[in-house]
Amino acid sequence: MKTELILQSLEAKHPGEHEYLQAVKEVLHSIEDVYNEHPEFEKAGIIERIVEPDRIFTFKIPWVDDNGKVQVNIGYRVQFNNAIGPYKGGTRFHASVTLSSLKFLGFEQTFKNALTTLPMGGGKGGSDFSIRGKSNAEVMRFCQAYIMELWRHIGPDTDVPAGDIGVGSREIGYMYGMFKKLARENTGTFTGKGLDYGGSLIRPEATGFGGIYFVVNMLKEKGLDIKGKTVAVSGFGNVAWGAALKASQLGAKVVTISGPDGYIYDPNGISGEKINYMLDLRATGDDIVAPYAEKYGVEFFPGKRPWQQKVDIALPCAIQNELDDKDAQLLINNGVTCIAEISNMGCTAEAVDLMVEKGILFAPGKAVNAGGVATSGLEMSQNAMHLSWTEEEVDAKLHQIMNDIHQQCVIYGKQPNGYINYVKGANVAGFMKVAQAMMAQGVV
Ligand code: 2IT
Repeated sequence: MKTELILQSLEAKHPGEHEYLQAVKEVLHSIEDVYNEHPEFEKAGIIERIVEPDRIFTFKIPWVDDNGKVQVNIGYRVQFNNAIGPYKGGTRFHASVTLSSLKFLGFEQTFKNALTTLPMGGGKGGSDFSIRGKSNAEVMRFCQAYIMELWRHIGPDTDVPAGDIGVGSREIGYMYGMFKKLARENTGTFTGKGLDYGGSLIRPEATGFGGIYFVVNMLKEKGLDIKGKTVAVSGFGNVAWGAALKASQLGAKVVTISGPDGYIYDPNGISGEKINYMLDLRATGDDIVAPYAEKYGVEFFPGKRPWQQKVDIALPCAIQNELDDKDAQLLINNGVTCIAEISNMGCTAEAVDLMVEKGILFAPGKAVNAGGVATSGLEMSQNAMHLSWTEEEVDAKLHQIMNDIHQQCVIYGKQPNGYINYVKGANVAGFMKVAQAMMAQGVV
């Protein structure tokens, strides 16, 4: 009841911020029961405080394109909540970026980071700048212009940005270079850095690898194995790549990848050199997957989503709200075993409600994709200690963290009928940790 009132007032205060309100609504519905069991939270205004970002920086980013023309984009950094540790979260450069999308991502990040068990608060940043069709020099000038404004507000113990859609190792390199020059320090303020200057092994793979480790746990809980299962993946960027690589290593068959242009269906499975080809496709900067169909002689479905294929496992790996209730129904009709979001809020609220109602094995992004930021946390630890761990050490830590997150979801999400509601499990576990940290630190 109380959470409903808070939601109404938030809708009135932030009209039109649909993604942000969608993310908040899901969490508040999940935590309603535990919240009512803790009257001290209400007195301390925990929900009212947890749903609003600590602060938001919005700024103009003027930069000069290759023709000498001045372009202007908008930049943001949302410092959402630092009750558990320094603000931590990615940077998204994509035409769809708005304050609403970055607020939703920062909010999700706060609970996700709490689930990792590492000391990281939540933050997110980005711009409506798109790297599509931009030269390397233009991307560099843009990244430098973004940091010229942001550098004052970030630091290794204050706020540590990383990559997200449109921001990979190239962009991180350019941003970190300019940050270092202005801040006159080399303390690793970004994660996702190159291996030669403080990056961590396994960080590029971590979001996808962690996602598959989580799915393996979900299946194991049901007495199932990932080996031999067919998998639909959406997207073809860093996250889709890592997921396809680990799934195929474990004996699953990944049959789709997708882009804004449509999806490809490869009945023989995307493995070996085809996985490396995903990186080549991404490097062209064209943001299309159709060339895969041409190169490997498979079918391309223009303008369609991969969820129309009959598969055992569906993994949204591209962007928010990319799988709706109609897609979910189609997957269910085709006998899907498991749906797991590796993208942030990959499913619409209606799709999530349908899957939970039907008792489908489903888990949300803030649990499934937490391996990315967890490995960023491991990069921060290595930077602070001025040393680097081996691939095996990082992967073992990542694996353990994903097992722990799965366990937390089971503890908080198991229903009396035995169904594991991973949405509730992840939200309650993340919320309780952040809420208790806020209670301990007073009204700040
Ligand atoms: O959504 C995410 O968790 C990320 N984009 C990664 C954030 C990070 O700080 O590594």
